[in-house]
Amino acid sequence: MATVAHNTVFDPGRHFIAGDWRAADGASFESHNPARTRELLGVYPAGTSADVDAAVAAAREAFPNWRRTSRVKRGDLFDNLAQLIKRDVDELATVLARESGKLLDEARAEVIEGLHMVQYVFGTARQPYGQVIASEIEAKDLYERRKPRGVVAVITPWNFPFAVPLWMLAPSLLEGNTTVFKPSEETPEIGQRLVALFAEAGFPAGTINLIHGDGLGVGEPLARHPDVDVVAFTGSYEVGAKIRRWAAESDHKTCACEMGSKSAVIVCEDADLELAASAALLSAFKTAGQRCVSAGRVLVHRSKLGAFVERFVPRAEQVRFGDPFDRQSFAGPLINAAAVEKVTAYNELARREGAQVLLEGKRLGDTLADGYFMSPCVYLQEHRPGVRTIREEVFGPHLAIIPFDNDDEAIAIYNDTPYGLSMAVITEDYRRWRLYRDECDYGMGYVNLPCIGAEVHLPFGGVKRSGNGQPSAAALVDAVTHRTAFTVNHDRTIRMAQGMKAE
Ligand code: UN1
Repeated sequence: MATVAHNTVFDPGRHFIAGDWRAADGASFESHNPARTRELLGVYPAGTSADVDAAVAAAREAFPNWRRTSRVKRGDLFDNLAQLIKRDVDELATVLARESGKLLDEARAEVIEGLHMVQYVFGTARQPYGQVIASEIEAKDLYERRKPRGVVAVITPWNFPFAVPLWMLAPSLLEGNTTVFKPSEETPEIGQRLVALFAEAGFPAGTINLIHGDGLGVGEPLARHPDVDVVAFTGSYEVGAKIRRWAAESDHKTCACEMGSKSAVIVCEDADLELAASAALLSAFKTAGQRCVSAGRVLVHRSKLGAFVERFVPRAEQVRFGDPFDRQSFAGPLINAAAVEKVTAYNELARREGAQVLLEGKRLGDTLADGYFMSPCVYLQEHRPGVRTIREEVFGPHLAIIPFDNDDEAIAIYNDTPYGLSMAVITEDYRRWRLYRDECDYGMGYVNLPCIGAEVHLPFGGVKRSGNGQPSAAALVDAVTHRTAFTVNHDRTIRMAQGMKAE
């Protein structure tokens, strides 16, 4: 029997439009604990295009006043928000872990990552938002000024349901945009809590609006809405590709998309193999392989293949995929039944494609109260054309170990996927890492580290199917503002540039 496991801020959940918490006037959906699939966590309104219209209208209405508000005053609200997040860290981490299946320790780190974004944005409020540039005419001053674009739609995934929304909402709002936020339907509660904190921090009605629901009911009408100016999206390539097309169909819309990956750790001939094994383990199996930057591949120099496998496989076998609230766990469950099915299908495909399976990935059934737990699948595979499992994103604990013979070949293998998000190279040689740094396609590169663990004050985004080169976190500002040129004449007569006559 389903039971409601904890008190939500609103039970059942609500949308937030123009400063009002609004209950469902139609269908609802349920959120369940992925570590205990029979545990009901809450019930939320399933938004429709009418709700989206209301939220976008509220954001549009709030825009002129918000844009007019001093940037420093807008920034001060982020100071309030930071204090509130600090006050609630433990509670937020608990809600997040329960809803997403992330370990409590990782959930806490994610709340801190979100806090860092808020602190960063607060700091930038008093930083320049443009520059003064000389004109060829002495009496003219040229200014470059960033201006907000308008209404930003923020559509985010369940795997980082607190930090990623803040990567997008915080810079958008600081720059003077207003927002409509659709959290993932897998993690509605943490999304709602975040919006409640924005409201408590004093953000004016309409500057942040929340609509719960799925992609079809809310995501699509929101992304296609003619009054939305920017869509900031993190999620699958399939959805992101549609958002890019919809943006191109409009006259004015831009989008910043963060999508999937087939990220990799590259273990060079001279690598410290202990460090390499740890980096590979964290990259592939933290968060049960469900980070967009999770490694689906470890490329290993053929001369070190045996030694690496000897160190790595017993450790991978020991890692515990268990209760997110148990300190002994290394990672928690997958998010839902569809994820289990997808990972299982790829595990089977690896075998059919001729992989040498070193660890069999299996559903860890009844023993863990029927959560969506799976053990890691690890296999050796040669890089050959047409092998799908070494190129397609799996989004789970599924790892190919691929041998290479020299650096050029490793770079070619690394780049031979449709993705380009995150890459780690393990080497002691500074000449070597420079080569990988310059020739691999990625948004985030690492040396002697896992390929996960980015920090908010850097840009976060990828290339190819991983993103459209409009990163989020600190660099989202480029997607949610436009740079205007503004020229002022201080003379009493008009003089034109480039020698043009003004008489
Ligand atoms: C994601 O996987 O969607 O770099 C975001 C990291 C985290 C963010 C990951 N800071 O692993």
